[in-house]
Amino acid sequence: MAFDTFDYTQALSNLNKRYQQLVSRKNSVDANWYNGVYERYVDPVLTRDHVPVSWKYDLNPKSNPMLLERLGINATLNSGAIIRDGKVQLVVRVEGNDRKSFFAIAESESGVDGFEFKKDPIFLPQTDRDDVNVYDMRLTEHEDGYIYGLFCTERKDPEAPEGDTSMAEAQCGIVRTHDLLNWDRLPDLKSPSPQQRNVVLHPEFVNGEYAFYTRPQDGFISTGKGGGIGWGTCKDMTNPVIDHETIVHAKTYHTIYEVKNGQGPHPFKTDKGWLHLAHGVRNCASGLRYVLYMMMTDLNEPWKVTHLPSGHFIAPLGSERVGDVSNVTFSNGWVKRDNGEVLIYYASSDTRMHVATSTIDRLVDYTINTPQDPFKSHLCVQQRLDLINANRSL
Ligand code: M1P
Repeated sequence: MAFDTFDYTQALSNLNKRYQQLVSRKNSVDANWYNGVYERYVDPVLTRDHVPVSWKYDLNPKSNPMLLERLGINATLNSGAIIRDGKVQLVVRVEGNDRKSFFAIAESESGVDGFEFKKDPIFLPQTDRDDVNVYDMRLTEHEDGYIYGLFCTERKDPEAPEGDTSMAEAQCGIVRTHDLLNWDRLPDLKSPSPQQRNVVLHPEFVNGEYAFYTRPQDGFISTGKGGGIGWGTCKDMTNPVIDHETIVHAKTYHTIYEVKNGQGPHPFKTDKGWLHLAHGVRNCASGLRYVLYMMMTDLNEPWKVTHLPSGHFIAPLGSERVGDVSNVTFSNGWVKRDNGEVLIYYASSDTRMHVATSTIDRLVDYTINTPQDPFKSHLCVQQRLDLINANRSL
């Protein structure tokens, strides 16, 4: 619409129409993808355009006669997930144009399309140290009866030298709720590590204590001497202190988790062990590459890895490769339906949210029966020759 013929009513109607078309769009399985393990889908499940018009525009024609966007949204990404009353609820990391992230709940009946932001954004209570940025909430319905949300709280590093405006400190913030509406803030997690990101609460007590997957690191970006998916416990969530951290899965030379890794959502309990989704990061000429991988840990000792398929499980594909932080897939939410269906929510390139679908049976088979990384090219060739020769003899 040309500026000199601007029609407020028409412009608003166009905006609302575009939004309605998007949220009612049906998604379908991507017929061009097959690996047997999971299905990919044609459309992302959430983009910045899914954010309601009233969250971005002043809709009063008196104060905004030209219908200008006031508070734009840059991205919808790394979302925690849970099923409530049969519906999938995502606690979405919504990032404003101002670079600050916040949390908001989007809900869908099918879990693969029709996601709509149902409520207002979550107004997080603060501790005695304000968060500057918050992101990547992992939801855990714990056997103590609460739903916990563990997220990264980021603040300027108090040790930053004068003039340094980028040194940051990441810690694990904690909230809990019964209804996803009223959130109580607990103290931030204390651990032996100077920085923490990607902390996840295990859904069951372990030896009578709350158990956490952690990611110890020395710096905000670099893990330094830390790194790996860690494990620690504490007695009381209102005084969350981990005294001792051990490493469940270490970063490893020349793998997809060479630079760092981190637990995704909380693991699912299966009769074969705890099924985990995690992300691994490696460095290359185009920067850091984030992919997802799976592993299984022991049912009674969830800090012990029993199965570790080689290579990535989900990597950015096609248009997923490009975004604010390109070449990234990241997941902090998945849900399991009673029939064994699993919906895996992952963000691509820190920009938009996707779903992949599978089943517990397929994921367990993949995790247990995919060969492990033998860590050397010639051994990888041997692994492949064994496969080819076994097929030849059929
Ligand atoms: O930009 C990619 C991801 O980087 C961080 O993950 P990690 O702590 O493993 O480096 C997080 O900031 C995450 O939000 C982001 O998607």
